[in-house]
Amino acid sequence: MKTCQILGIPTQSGTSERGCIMGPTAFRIAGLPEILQNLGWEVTDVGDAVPAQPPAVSHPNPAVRNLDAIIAWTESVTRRAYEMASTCDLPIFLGGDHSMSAGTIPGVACRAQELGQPQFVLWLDAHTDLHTLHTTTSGNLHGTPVAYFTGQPGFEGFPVPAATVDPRNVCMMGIRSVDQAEKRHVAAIGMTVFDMRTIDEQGIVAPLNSFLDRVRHANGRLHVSLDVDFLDPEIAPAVGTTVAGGATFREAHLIMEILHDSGLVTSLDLAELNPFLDVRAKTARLMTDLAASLLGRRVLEHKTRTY
Ligand code: HAR
Ligand code: MN
Ligand code: MN
Ligand code: MN
Repeated sequence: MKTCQILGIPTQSGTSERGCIMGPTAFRIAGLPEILQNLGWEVTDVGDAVPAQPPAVSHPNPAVRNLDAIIAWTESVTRRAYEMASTCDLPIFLGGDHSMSAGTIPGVACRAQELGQPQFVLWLDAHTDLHTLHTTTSGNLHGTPVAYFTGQPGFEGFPVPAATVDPRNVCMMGIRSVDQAEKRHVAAIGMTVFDMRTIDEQGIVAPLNSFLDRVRHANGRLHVSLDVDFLDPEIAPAVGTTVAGGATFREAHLIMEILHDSGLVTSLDLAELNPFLDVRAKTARLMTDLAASLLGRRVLEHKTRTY
């Protein structure tokens, strides 16, 4: 039986909106572990991560918020993610704000390095999260993990990432809110960005398949990072940074279904769920259903089409 471990990462230090601390609990109440078990996975809930000892740090950019706490989470989450990637087929990380990915991705990438396989990342988000400590103006460090795990400079005080991901192995979808400094950075480091306009024009299938082809041909490992705000706020209101015009219910499920059929996904973040902002748990349930689609739930049990 395929094994999956679930780790809660109850951090909200990366955002100024409180409530993400309740994210892991909401996923558990929505029944995520049981739903995955019923899909035939051997599921172990390994509990919640605990931050390391926060260091005494300061930064010349006065906007930066909660730097000590984010460093402490990054340290401990990296270690937990590496252990999980080394002992199960599919680690799932329940956020927590998106600063969690400064730990989860270096941790799983460290395992990929050990296996001699390149690490790829599919980043599903309204935002590129590509600020550094120097360029952020909001000071909310959930806007920075991509710069950190791709090894960009500008993270004084942080641990050197356990392993970095080549920015050319990062693909983003759903992007529709990018700050000036991030725009310059995107162009400079060579990530693939399928913004919302691309999805409107081409749909999700061709862009996604072109990326999955690259992962397959490189024999890579694939981490998927799903931010709630990738989804349209009408269907997923439980996030502090809603941006209009997000992915639809069907687009999101189709991505998950294609990812499942690819057999390439080796780890997953479910990020930014803020249950305090939810409407009768509909976002928690939708995110849980999307995870189920990624882990093999289908409308009909038999394969209904051939590829
Ligand atoms: N770019 C903006 C900032 O840095 C918004 C970042 C919001 N990030 C997230 N995660 N919600 O994607 O403040
Ligand atoms: Mn994000
Ligand atoms: Mn976002
Ligand atoms: Mn091919």
